[in-house]
Amino acid sequence: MSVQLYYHPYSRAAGTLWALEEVGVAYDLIVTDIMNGAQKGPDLVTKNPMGKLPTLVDGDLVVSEAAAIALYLADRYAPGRLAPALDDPQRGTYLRWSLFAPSVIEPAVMAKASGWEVKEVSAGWGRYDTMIASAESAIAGKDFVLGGTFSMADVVFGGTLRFMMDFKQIEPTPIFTAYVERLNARPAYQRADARNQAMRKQLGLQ
Ligand SMILES: N[C@@H](CCC(=O)N[C@@H](CS)C(=O)NCC(=O)O)C(=O)O
Repeated sequence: MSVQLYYHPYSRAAGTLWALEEVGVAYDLIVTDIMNGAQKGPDLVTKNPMGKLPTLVDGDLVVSEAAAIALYLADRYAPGRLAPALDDPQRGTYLRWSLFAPSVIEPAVMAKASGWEVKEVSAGWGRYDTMIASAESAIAGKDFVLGGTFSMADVVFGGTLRFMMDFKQIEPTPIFTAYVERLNARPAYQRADARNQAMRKQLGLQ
């Protein structure tokens, strides 16, 4: 039985498509019209009470949260290839930057865009400029988060940077730009991008 992804091409689920293409597992998309509130209908809300995309169903298992879904897929379907083994010290770096994306990059960008006044010492995302410098340090002088080896951490961390740059929420520094270009060259990314674009056309969104 294939994995099912509650999906819309203008949502974080578009990035989950890249994760699915990288692992190479069979999947079906359940197109969910977030522009008309379909994500709050009973079908999805019984699985994910947040009523949000992406939500992945794998047999009896439900996984939500884009980063968790990508890390799950790598552990379950591509261990040792896209996820370092549990006893590999590189796993620390892998988890560090995978979690940095939703817990530091996303809220720091949102705080800046919304003008939130928060105490740097209490806010887990610190300051925007510290976040940018830290994110650059993760990939400076390297091809990927783990050095020369691509991993699911790049889908999560790099996918977040790409999204933020596309929406002009993060400045495209030379380090970020070169990194995202490397990621965009991956055949799995290109397959996912083509499918996302085809879905946008099919849904009359482009
Ligand atoms: N924390 C979630 C955020 C998911 C999220 O906010 N998804 C948006 C689309 S990108 C959504 O479903 N919005 C519709 C809604 O909230 O009703 C994750 O990282 O996956």
